[in-house]
Amino acid sequence: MRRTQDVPELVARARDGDPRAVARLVSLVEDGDPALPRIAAALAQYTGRAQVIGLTGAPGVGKSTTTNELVRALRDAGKRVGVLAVDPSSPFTGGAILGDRVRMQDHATDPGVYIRSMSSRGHLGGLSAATPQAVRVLEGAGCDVVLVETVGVGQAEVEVASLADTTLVLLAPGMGDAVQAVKAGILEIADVFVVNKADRDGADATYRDIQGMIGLAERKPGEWRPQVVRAVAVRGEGLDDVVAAIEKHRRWMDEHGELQARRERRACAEVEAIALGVLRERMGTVRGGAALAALAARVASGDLDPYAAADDLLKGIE
Ligand SMILES: Nc1nc2c(ncn2[C@@H]2O[C@H](COP(=O)(O)OP(=O)(O)O)[C@@H](O)[C@H]2O)c(=O)[nH]1
Ligand SMILES: [Mg+2]
Repeated sequence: MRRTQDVPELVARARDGDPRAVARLVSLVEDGDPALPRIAAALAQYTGRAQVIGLTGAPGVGKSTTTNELVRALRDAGKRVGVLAVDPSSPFTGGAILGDRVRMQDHATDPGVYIRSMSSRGHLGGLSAATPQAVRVLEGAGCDVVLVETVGVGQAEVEVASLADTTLVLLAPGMGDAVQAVKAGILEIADVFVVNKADRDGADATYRDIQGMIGLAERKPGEWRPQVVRAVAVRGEGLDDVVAAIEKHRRWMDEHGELQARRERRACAEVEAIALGVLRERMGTVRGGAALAALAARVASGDLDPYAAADDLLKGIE
C-alpha cells in the first residue's frame, strides 16, 4: 500500500465492482499489509450478509470442477459469486492453483464472478485470519455467495473449511477416503458429503461407507445429519442435488439459530488469530528479539523452568 488515502479509494472501487481493486485487496490480505486494519474498518459496514460455502477434500477429488458447476448454478439463480481458492502451500509452487483457474475458466469473463486464489504468505494470523478477511473483501465487492475451496490436507485447512456457513467435503472412490476423512477430522466438519467421480468403480462402496459412518455417529435430537450426494462434476451431474443439500442445510440453520452461531465462531477464530499474530510478532521484537533467546538459553541449561520463562517473556509485551 503506497499511501494512506489509497484505502478509501480502493474500497470504493471494489464496491463499484472493479475486479482489479478486488484483486489488489485480496493481495494485501495475503501479504498481511500494514493497511489491513484500515481496509477492514472501511469494509465492515458492507459485510456479514454473504452466504459462505466451504469445499474441502483431498487434492484431485474434484473441488475446482464442482466449484465451477456451483458458480454456474448460482449465476443461473441471479447471484453474484466470489470464489477463493485457498492454497496453504508456498506461493512459488502454484501448480494446484493453475489447475483451479483452468477448471474455473467458464466464468473468467463474467463480471458477476470474482475468482481469486490466495495463500497466507505474509499474514501473521495465517489462513484462519486471512481467509475471513478475503471473504470480507468479496462481500464488500457485492458477492451474495462466497465459495471457499481449501485442500483438506492439514488441520489448519480443515479448520478454515469448517468456518463456512455450510461445509462440503468431497470424496472420490478408490482413494481410501472414508477412512482418511475420519483421520483428518473431516467427518466432524462436513455438513454435506459429495461422493464425486460417481462415474468410477467403487463409488457405491464409498457412498455406503460414508453413510455407515454417519449412522454410527451420536446425534442429539434436532441435530443436523450430514447429507450425502453423488456427483459427476465433470459432466455437471448431481449438482442439483448438491445445491438442494446446501439449501436444506441453510434452512436447518435458520430454524436452529445456527447461522449466527457459526458466524460468531468464524469471527472468534479470526479475532483470535489476529491477536495471536500480533502477540507473536511482539514476542519476536521484545527487547530486540534478544529476550526469548536469552530465556531459551537458561531453560535449556536447567537454570530456569519454561513456565517462569514464559511469564517473564509475557511481562515484556504490552
Ligand atoms: N472421472 C471423473 N473425473 C473428474 C470428475 N470431477 C473432476 N474430475 C477430474 O479430476 C481432476 C481433478 O479435478 P479438480 O477439480 O482440479 O480437483 P481438485 O484438486 O479437488 O480441485 C480433473 O482432471 C477433473 O477433470 C468426475 O466427476 N469424474
Ligand atoms: Mg482445486
